[in-house]
Amino acid sequence: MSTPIDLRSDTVTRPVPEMRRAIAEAVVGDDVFGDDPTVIALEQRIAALFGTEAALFVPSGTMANQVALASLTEPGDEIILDRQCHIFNYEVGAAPVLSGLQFNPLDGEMGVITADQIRPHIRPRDLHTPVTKVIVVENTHNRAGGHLFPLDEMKRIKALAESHGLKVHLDGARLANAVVATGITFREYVSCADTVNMCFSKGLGAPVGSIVAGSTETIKKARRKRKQFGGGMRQAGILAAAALYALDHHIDRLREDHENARRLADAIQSVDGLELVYPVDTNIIVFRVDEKFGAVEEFLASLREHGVLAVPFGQGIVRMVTHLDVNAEDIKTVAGLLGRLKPAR
Ligand code: TLP
Repeated sequence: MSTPIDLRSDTVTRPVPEMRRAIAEAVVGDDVFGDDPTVIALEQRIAALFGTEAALFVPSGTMANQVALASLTEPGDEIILDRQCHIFNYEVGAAPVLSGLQFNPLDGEMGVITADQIRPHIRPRDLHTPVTKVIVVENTHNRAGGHLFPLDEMKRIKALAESHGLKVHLDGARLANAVVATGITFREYVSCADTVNMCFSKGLGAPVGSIVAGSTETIKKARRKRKQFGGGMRQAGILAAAALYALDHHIDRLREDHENARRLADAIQSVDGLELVYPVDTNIIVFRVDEKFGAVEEFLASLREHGVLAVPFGQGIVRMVTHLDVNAEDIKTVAGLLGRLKPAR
C-alpha cells in the first residue's frame, strides 16, 4: 500500500535529507555537563530570536511547559488557564503531579481567555486560599483549531499579571505558525510572557525537541527541574542540529501549510454533512461529522481505508493537521475523497 496521507498531527513529519545531514555532522558534547556546543548555539539563537535572557533545550513540549510551570511556582499554588488548553487536557495531569499545582480553568472563547475574565479569579491573599501564581496562554490554540490568540489581549493579560505579581506562561508549541500567519514577531509575542515553550517537532519538522525561554534566573531553575524530571540529555547536539536546521529552513514555509489547511477547509465546507467547528487561521482543521456518515470512528476508518489518517477530537468531531509531509496534491486527493463520501446509513 502507498504511504498514507497522514493528517493526524504535524508531529508526524520525518526529517528531510538535509536535516538528517545536519544531524549526522553535528558537533556534540555532554549537555548535562553544559558542554554541547550545538545545544548552546541553539539556546543562544532562540534567546536572541525571542529577546529573552536565556533558553533551555528540552525533549518535548510537555516537558517545556512543565519545567516552566515548576520554575515559576511553589507546590499548592494555582494556575489560571483556558479549559480547552493543552496543559489542562493533554499532559496527563503533570502540573498537579510534578509540581503540586492546582488548576483554575476558565471557559475561553476559541481558546482565548481575557484579562477581564481572569481578573475576578485572582485570589485575594488569605490564609485559606491557594496563591494564584501563573496565567497560561496557548498560541496558536490546538483544540480551538490553531486559533490565533490576539496580541492585544496577550498584552492586557501581561499587564494584569504584572499588577498582581503573577507570571505568564505562553504555550507556544506552534508559536512559529502564529508568527508566520500574523507577521507579528517572536519578540512581540514573547514580551507578553515570562516563560515560553516552542516545539521544533511540530510544523518545524524536527524529530525531537522543544525550547523553554525566559529570564536567566528562571531558566537556571528550569535546568534543575529538567534534570529532576529526567530530561537531562547527553550528546543532545544531534537533536539541536535538527532544530537549528528547522529555524533556518522551515519557518517561512509554514505559509504553505496554512494555505493547504485553508484549501482543505474549503473542501470540507463544501461537503453536505461536514462542518467546520472553528475558522481556520493556521494549520489545524477541526470539523463536525454528521451522523449520516456514521460514528466518528467509522468515518475515520473509511478514510483510513482510502489512505488518509486523521484523529477523533471529541464527540462527532475530527481534527486534521497540515504539515511538511503533505503537499497541495495530497490535499486535492483528500478533498476528492471527501467529495465522494457516501452516507453510512
Ligand atoms: N500536541 C499534540 C498532542 O499532544 C495533542 C498534537 O498532536 O497536537 N502544547 C501544545 C499546544 C501542543 O499541541 C502539544 C502537542 C504540546 C504542548 C506538547 O508537546 P509534546 O507532544 O512534544 O509533549
